[in-house]
Amino acid sequence: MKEIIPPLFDSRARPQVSIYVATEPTLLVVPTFNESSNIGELIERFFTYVQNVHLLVVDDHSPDGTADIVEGLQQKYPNLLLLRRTGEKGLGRAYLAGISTGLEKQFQIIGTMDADLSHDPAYLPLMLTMIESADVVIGSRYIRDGGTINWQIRRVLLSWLANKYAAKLLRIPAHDLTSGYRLYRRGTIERLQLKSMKSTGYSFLVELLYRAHATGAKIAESPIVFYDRTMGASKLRSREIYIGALNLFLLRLLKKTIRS
Ligand SMILES: Nc1nc2c(ncn2[C@@H]2O[C@H](COP(=O)(O)OP(=O)(O)OP(=O)(O)O)[C@@H](O)[C@H]2O)c(=O)[nH]1
Ligand SMILES: [Mg+2]
Repeated sequence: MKEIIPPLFDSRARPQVSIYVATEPTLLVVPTFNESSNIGELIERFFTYVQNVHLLVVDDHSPDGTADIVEGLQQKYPNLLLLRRTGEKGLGRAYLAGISTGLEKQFQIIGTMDADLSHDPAYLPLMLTMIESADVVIGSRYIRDGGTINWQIRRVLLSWLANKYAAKLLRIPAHDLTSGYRLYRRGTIERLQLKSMKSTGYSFLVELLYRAHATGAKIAESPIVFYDRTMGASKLRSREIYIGALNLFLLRLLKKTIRS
């Protein structure tokens, strides 16, 4: 049996299950842009907490050679997949490409997580246990036992506000709508009509959840403690947040128009 690497930090949301062995074809999609300082550790941690689960790195031609590091690890980890995107860029499109690959390859559970170690793979066993009786599982910072560490107060406030705004506007019954740490059942994704997604940037995740809720998906939340990146650079720009907020507003408007 493999030795378990302890969680990245002493979390209040202690994982209940230490290793999860998947019985259904399961894939986690990790979008990357310049994550060479994090991706190796993420991959190593990932494959100690889960077995029989695939990891797909979707890289947007990172100049720092992130994709080459992944390729170098593929021999060691046979369940490690890589999608090198060259033409397009952008987080929303990278998620879409990864999820679509997951559907094509007949995975039954498809999830997303960040590469910067903010999403500790130590939470995956609990999240994967929860998806057994849900359609969507969110790794949530804003429920009991969840939290954020190492975040600037500006980011904490912004994230909290963005969540309040989105929840109120879109009436989605969840506490962390912007978390990118998620699992979905295949059937739920198929009902979302991904090709007609309006958002391409950071509001992409909120739109996905909005659509899932609209199709009657059962949404569950599992507590995570989000640890801000210590290596590599953030790609989140303030402009994206405002565009994201506007996108959600348009989404709401669109729904009103469809109804009336
Ligand atoms: N493929 C791809 N991945 C991206 C792109 N932008 C960001 N990412 C990845 O998406 C994940 C989340 O991006 P982050 O920069 O960590 O954004 P964040 O978590 O909101 O912000 P910080 O962690 O505070 O920097 C990371 O794994 C990034 O490498 C992109 O344009 N293309
Ligand atoms: Mg991050």
